[in-house]
Amino acid sequence: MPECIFCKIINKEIPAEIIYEDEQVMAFKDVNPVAPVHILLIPKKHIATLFDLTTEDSDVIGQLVLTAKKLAVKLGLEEKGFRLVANCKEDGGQTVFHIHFHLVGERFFAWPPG
Ligand code: DGP
Repeated sequence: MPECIFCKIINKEIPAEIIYEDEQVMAFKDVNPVAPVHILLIPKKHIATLFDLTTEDSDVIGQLVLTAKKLAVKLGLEEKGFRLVANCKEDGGQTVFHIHFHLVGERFFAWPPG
């Protein structure tokens, strides 16, 4: 998807502060952080929304969640925890249509959201 901003980050066409990368997934700092730790985890395969997932994607989704856990441990979030969020379409607040998890931490997040 050449017009997708996250595909451009994957292809190194635009810069990002990359925290982790392997064959299937990439993690980089959010350009507009809402917490001291705010990392986006994305699959390298372009998938627009959670509705576009198929059973073929179960491995990469597992890798994204496991990578989030590993990064949270590495960043020292084990004691106080963190939040892992995936926004989906308009009501979910999705603005970039390449699925991603937000890993946010080092501050308290209330529940439910306002
Ligand atoms: P969402 O609203 O859930 O679709 O989140 C999209 C996030 O992506 C938002 O927090 C800002 C971030 N973002 C958008 N464009 C860029 C970019 O070019 N670079 C980086 N690092 N983050 C971006």
